Amino acid sequence: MTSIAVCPGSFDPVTLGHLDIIKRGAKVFDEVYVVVLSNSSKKPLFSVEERIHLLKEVTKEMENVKVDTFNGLLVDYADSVNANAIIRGLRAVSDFEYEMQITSMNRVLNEKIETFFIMTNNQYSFLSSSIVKEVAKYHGNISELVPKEVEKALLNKFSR
Ligand code: COD
Repeated sequence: MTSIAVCPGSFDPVTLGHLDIIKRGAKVFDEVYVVVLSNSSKKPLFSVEERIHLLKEVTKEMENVKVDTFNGLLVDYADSVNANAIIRGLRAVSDFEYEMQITSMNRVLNEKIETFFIMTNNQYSFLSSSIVKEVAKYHGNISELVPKEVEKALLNKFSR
């Protein structure tokens, strides 16, 4: 049986921390769908199309990774691609409460879909899209935090 997982997020924009989780997930599951969804508590900087374009660029060498978007519930998307697993990354304890809440909610919505957590790589434990945007906004160096394509896109955004 093919193992299919969904790796959901805002990816606004994708960072090296996200990419590490995607790569490691792709080693465990046969197929991984990286899906851009809406997080109603966040106001995105990049459009969905821009986020998808960047994700496609940085995952193009990964043969079992597909990039997609969906307007709706994560569990409904997972169902539509026959996935029975969700991959999430965990950084500090501060992530735990939120992750527990959405994992429990997703289980109530569809108990057949299991969530798997991948612990952050130590070098990315402090890294988030928000912190990268903050540094980029004030023209700080983000070259060690995001892929080259994303660095360019951020420089572009904040040069206007
Ligand atoms: N190291 C490891 N993991 C990381 C790092 C890092 N440095 N940075 C981020 N991650 C992980 C995050 O922990 C997360 O697992 C994933 O990468 C994506 O992170 P974000 O911040 O881009 O995405 P989120 O957390 O905003 O995504 C939330 C969703 C969009 C998935 C959520 O809101 C959602 O499912 N929305 C659709 C509606 C729905 O179904 N809601 C759930 C029912 S409540």
